[in-house]
Amino acid sequence: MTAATIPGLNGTGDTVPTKHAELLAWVREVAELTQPDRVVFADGSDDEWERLTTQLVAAGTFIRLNDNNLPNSFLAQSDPSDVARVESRTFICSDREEDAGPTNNWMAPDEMRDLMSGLYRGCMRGRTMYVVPFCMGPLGSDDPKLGVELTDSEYVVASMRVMTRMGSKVLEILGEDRPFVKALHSVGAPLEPGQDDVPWPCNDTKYITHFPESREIWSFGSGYGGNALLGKKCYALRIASAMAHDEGWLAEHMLILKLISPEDKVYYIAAAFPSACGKTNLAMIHPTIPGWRAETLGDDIAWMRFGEDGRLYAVNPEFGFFGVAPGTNWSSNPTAMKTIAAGNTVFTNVAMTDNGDVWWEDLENMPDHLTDWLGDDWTPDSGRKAAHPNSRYCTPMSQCPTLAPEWDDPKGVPISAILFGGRRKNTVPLVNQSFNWQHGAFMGATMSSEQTAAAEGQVGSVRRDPMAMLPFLGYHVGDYLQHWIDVGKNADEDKLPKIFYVNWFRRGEDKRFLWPGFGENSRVLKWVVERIEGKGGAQETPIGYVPTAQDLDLEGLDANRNDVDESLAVNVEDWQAEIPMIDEWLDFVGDKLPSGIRDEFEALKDRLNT
Ligand code: GTP
Ligand code: SPV
Ligand code: MN
Repeated sequence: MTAATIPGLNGTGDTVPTKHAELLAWVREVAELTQPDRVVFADGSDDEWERLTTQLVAAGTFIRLNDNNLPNSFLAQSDPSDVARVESRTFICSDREEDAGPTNNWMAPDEMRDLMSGLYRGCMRGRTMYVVPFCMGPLGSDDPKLGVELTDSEYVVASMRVMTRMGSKVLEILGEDRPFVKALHSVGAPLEPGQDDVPWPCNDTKYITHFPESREIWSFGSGYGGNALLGKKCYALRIASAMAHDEGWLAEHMLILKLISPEDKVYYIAAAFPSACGKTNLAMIHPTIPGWRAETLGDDIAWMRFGEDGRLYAVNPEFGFFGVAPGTNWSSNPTAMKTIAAGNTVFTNVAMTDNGDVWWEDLENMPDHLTDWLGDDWTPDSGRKAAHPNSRYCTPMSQCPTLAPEWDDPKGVPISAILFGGRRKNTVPLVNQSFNWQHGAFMGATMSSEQTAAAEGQVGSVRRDPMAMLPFLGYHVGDYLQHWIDVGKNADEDKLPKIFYVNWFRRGEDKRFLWPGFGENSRVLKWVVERIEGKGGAQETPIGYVPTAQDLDLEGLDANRNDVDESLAVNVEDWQAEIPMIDEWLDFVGDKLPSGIRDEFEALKDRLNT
C-alpha cells in the first residue's frame, strides 16, 4: 500500500506508483470531487490485508472470528437496510434509452452524471480513497480485461482482494496506457471533523449506474456485494455483456463445472441459474454415482469465446466465491465448507456463536445461543432467522479442494453443455433437452424463477429471467437474445454446447421437494453426458427431450419413485397455462424480439395445440 500524494490534491508530490496518465488524471479528478482525506493505491500485499483488517476491526465493521477454527477470517454485520442488490436503483445509462431496453432502468447519461456528481461532491470527506487496480480473468490473458475501482470502503478493498486479481501486479499490466474500466464507488457517508463513524456506513440514497458506451460504473450509497464490489456484477456482467455483444463473445451468469466420467473422459458444463438458485452448489457438486468425479472452475460468472477449433471456451473472470451461506453445510456442500474452513474468509450477515464461530440456518450443530446478524441475542426459540437469508461468505477460490488445475488458464475450457434452470415449484420438469441451439436459446429466453432474497423484491413470485441475466444485462434484452441466436448461426452446430433446462425445485402437494438435489443432481449430469454422446433415452415431448425414470441412473437413490416420476412429468395443461405468461413476457421484450425466438414460441404452441 503506497500512501500517495496526488498532484493537485495534497500539493506537488509525485510518489504515485504508476505513470498511467489517464488513470492519474481520473484519480485526481475524482479526489477533487469527493475530497477524501487521503488517497492510497492498493497493492494487494499481505501487509496491506493486515492493515485493512486491523482497521476494520478497530472501526467495528469486522469482528475477528475464532482463529483456531477460522484463521484470518472476519464477520461483518451490515446496516440492516443494506443486505442485497438493489435492482430498482440499478441503471443502464446508455446514450439512447432504446439501447437500455425494457428490462433496465434508464436515465440520460448527462442527467445521471449531474445528479450523481452532486451526490459525490465531498462524499469521501474524512475517509481514505483507495485506488484498486484489478483484472477480471487470468493475468496472462492476451487481452486482459482491466479495471480500477476507486472506493472509500475498506470492506470493499478487502473483499476485492478475495474476489479479483488485484493490486501492484495489475498496475504493472496497466502500464502507461492500457485501457481500463473506470469503476467509482462511495458508501456516501462523509465524516465531519470529530464525527464518529458507524460500523457499516452507507446512504439511504443508492445508485448503481453503468455507462455502457464509455465502459464506466458509478456506484453510490451501498457497501453490499453486488452493489459495491464493482468487478463482479457491474463489470463482469453488465459492462462485459455490452463488450461481448460488440466483440462477438458471451458474458454470462453461469457456473463452470468439470465432470469426469468413470472412463476418465472430461466434460465441461456451464449453467445459468438466477441468484440463489444453485450455481455455487452445482459448481461444487460431489457426485453420488460411483466413479463420477467433479471439479470446480467457477460458481457465478462465465466469459465464453470461440476458440480456433470452433468450440466455445469458458473462463471464470473471478478469483473468489461470494456464496450464499444459509443452506450450506457439511452434507449439502462439503466443498464450500472446506474452502471456508481454510480461513481468509469474510462473512457478511451470518450469525456468530459465543466462541467466535459462524452459524446460519441449516448448518449442523445449532447452538443454544448466538449473536444474530443484527447483533442481537438469539436462541432456537426466538422465532426468527439467525442469519440473513442473503448472508454470504467471501472466500478465495484457490482454497477450494475440488478446484480444477486449469482454473487459471487464460485459454479457458471447451464447453460441451449449457444448462439453464430456475426455481419452479410446478410445471417445469427436472431436466429437458432442447431440440437444437435456437430452441435452447428460446428456453433460456423464457426462463422463469421464483424470486429469492438475493435482491430486494417479493420473494417467491415467478418472474421471467432470460438466461438468469435479467438484473445483469448491460443493453437491450432483444439485442441480447439476437446475439444468442447469432452465436448459433455463425457457428458449426455440432461444435456448440448442447442446451438443457433443469429444475431442482419442483415440489409435491405437501410442498416437499420431489427431487433430493445437491449431489444427486449428478444423476441428471450423467444423463446430460449420455445425450452429448448420442446415447441416453428420452421421450420427445412438446417442450423438448425429457427422460423417463428408466432413462436416469437411479441406483442407490434414496427417493420415492413416484416423486421422481412426478419430477419428470410434462403436464400439457400446465404448459398450456404457461403460454399466456410467456406471451406477456415476449410482448414486453417488444419489437426487438428476434424472429427466431418468436418462431420457437409459435412452434411450441403448435406442439401444445394451443
Ligand atoms: P448467487 O450467488 O446468488 O448467484 O446464488 P447461486 O445460484 O450460486 O445459489 P446457491 O448455490 O448458493 O444456492 C442457493 C440456495 O439454493 C441455497 O440455499 C442452497 O442450499 C439451495 N440449493 C442449491 N442446490 C439445490 C438443490 O439441488 N436442491 C435444493 N432443494 N436446493 C438447492
Ligand atoms: C447474485 O445476487 O447473483 C450474487 C450476489 O451472486 S451479488 O454479488 O450481490 O450479485
Ligand atoms: Mn450470482
